[in-house]
Amino acid sequence: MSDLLDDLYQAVYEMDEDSAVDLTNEALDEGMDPEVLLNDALIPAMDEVGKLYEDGERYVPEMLLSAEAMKGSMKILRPLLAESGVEPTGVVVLGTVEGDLHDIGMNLVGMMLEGGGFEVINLGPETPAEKFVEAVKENDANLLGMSALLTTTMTHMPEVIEALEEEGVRDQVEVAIGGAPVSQDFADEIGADGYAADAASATDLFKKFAE
Ligand code: B1M
Repeated sequence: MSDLLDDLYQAVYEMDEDSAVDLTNEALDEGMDPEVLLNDALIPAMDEVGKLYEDGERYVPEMLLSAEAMKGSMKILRPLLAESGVEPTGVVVLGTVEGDLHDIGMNLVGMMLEGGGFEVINLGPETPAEKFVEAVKENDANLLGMSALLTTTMTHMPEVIEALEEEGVRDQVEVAIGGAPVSQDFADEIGADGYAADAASATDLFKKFAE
């Protein structure tokens, strides 16, 4: 790992948002690829933080500070990852389901989708089923992406699909799900149209849907 990548990893790991922001700017000034910063520093650092939490070596406030550091860096990367210059290939309503605060992965999916030429309506974390439906109707969306990071909140995903059915807009949208606890099997079980393991495959999946 280059020194800058290593330092950026450490900044997220050490919960230091100011350094994460400075190092991101420095790495970009040196011509480093935004995707490399994401995949080789930010994501591995958050993964490590998750492991420490799991082992009882870090607590929620510390996890949150690392997340803030990662978000500070992502704010700078966002326009670069979203640069595409092509006409929107589809309108995606995106959000993390009710009761779930985790929005880093979902935002990343949103950025990559924007980079892939989609218009993204990002509803943020803790989005109840009716908000998803409302946004689909208001924006005449043809795609919907849901994220859940908790085994206790993935259960809200089928509620969104039911609400789309009840409001008569299920046929209008292809629905994809993602997030660590969900899988293709779960997608099949709840009647979603697809599952994506990461932001890059989410973009590929939505492109396939939009064809
Ligand atoms: Co939370 N948390 N957390 N947390 N947190 C996890 C998820 C956990 C696995 C940690 C652990 O135990 N190892 C665990 C869940 C256990 C489980 O249910 N199986 C957990 C827990 C338990 C909790 C709390 C309950 C802790 C507590 O309060 N006791 C609590 C719940 C709060 C709530 O939501 N109601 C909680 C809180 C938090 C913070 C607020 C402190 C913070 C979130 C800050 C934020 O997002 N704004 C946080 C964090 C940071 C994490 C970890 C460390 C990192 C998550 C992350 O951002 N990863 C996480 C452990 C881990 O994952 N290693 C953990 C980086 C991100 C890029 O990856 O989100 O997986 P990810 O997204 C990927 C893919 O999953 C996929 O693409 C993304 C990019 O490649 N993807 C999609 C995601 N969404 C998609 C949607 C798609 C397609 C693909 O649509 C089509």
